[in-house]
Amino acid sequence: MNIILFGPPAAGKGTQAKRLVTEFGFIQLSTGDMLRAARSAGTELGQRVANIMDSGQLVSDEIVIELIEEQLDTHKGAPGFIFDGFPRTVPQAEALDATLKSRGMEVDAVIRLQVDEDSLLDRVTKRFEEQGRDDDNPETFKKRLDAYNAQTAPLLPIYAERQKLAQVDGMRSIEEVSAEIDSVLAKLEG
Ligand code: B4P
Repeated sequence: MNIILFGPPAAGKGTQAKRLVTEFGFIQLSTGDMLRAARSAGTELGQRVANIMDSGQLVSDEIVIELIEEQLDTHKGAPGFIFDGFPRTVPQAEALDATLKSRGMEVDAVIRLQVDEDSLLDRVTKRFEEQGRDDDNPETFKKRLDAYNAQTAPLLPIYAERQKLAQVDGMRSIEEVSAEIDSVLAKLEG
């Protein structure tokens, strides 16, 4: 199964993706984690994306599509992928469809974590205090939210039209959100 975890910044996509890896053996493909790893390693790519990420904008479609394709090649034959933070634009979604199709796969479901803006801000503020992630300060967070609303949210009606969209209340505890995601996955398997 190939699942997209969808939602605004700090909705809990990464939190849930990591759990699904541990419990079900999915391969997690997080473009955010890949970009942060490139930055920490000081690669040429990392240096190119650092300012964009710190400003709260999206890095270019070409960069993230290439990262995803590399990972799909690395994990050929994996039983399923969790796409975490990808796709974030219409061209990324189209590229994902095409690259999965060329490998005999498709998107099976898009799980949308719904969290209101006040709660998102509370979460990033807490993480900023605890971990100091550069793009979690309230000013940059507002820009990340604007980017989500302008460039990522338009994917929702597209996946809804394709009957791939499952809505999950992301405002509850991590355990309760996990349980709701598990019941979505169980229905898909059933
Ligand atoms: P990401 O790394 O994807 O950042 P995110 O949206 O903040 O993460 P997520 O939703 O996974 O939140 P998390 O579980 O960590 O992107 C960062 C940047 O990279 C982007 O701004 C962009 O510049 C670039 N980028 C990444 N992908 C891209 C793409 N495809 N195209 C272009 N650019 C791209 O949870 C957040 C916090 O909430 C955590 O502290 C967690 O503990 C807490 N939390 C989670 N669930 C909770 C719950 N139920 N209750 C309470 N707290 C909870």
